[in-house]
Amino acid sequence: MIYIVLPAWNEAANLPALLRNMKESLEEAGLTEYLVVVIDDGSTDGTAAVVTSLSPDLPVTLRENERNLGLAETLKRGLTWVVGLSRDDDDIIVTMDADNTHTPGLIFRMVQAVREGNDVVIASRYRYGARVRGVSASRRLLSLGASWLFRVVFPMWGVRDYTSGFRGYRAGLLRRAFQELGPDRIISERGFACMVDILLKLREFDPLVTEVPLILRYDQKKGASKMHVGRTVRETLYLMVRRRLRLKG
Ligand SMILES: Nc1nc2c(ncn2[C@@H]2O[C@H](COP(=O)(O)OP(=O)(O)OP(=O)(O)O)[C@@H](O)[C@H]2O)c(=O)[nH]1
Ligand SMILES: [Mg+2]
Repeated sequence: MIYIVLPAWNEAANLPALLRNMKESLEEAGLTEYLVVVIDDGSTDGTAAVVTSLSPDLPVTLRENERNLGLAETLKRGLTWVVGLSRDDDDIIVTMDADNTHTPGLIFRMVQAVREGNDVVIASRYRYGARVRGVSASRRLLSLGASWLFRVVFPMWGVRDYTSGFRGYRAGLLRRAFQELGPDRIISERGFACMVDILLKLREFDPLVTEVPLILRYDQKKGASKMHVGRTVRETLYLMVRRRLRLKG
């Protein structure tokens, strides 16, 4: 079974196209056993109603936060929920953005990579064949800087893109991590640094990690960016320093 967790905050304009593509590409690849879980993070634009209206077309479940709680808490709730749903350690849990910038066609390759023996698969901007459309040069530079810094400070075999939100995990790995650390320690960051946070926490479990090239389609996204760039950079650097010091100390 494949679980696709979509944290969504005001993504009513993007979800129909994303879910349509999702259904098409999964079914074309013969992956018929899947469940999409949309976690509505207190949206005010009718995101929940859009998901409900699409639910006759594909297996999708809607979970709703009582108010806007941010990406980290939303992801934590989504992952906790699907880890509880999953009955098989070889299930695959995928996280991706709900803003239609991540191409669902890549899920097939992620599933294959897990079937080949990997525990974590990252859709990466830094692999041959990756493409980025519609992202400003300054944001590309920031992401690249983060990639280089993390590779130096926290080298992980197979990892170049530490901040990508598009990933696949073997359910058994997440289950173990959730059991041993608990959700609040797997994701202890509150902001967008939560993606790096999860990966660094999973390091303790010595997972096999690989990457597949990401086609990032910012040009398909409707609406402006909602990420606070300055805050995310600050939080990410702060996390890096804290984790590094803790490791040494
Ligand atoms: N910004 C933001 N996103 C949230 C929140 N809660 C859930 N999300 C979802 O988290 C995912 C990632 O957020 P994005 O805003 O796409 O983050 P990003 O891709 O780093 O940056 P942009 O696409 O430039 O905004 C999206 O699916 C959002 O809908 C929240 O409180 N703030
Ligand atoms: Mg995005």
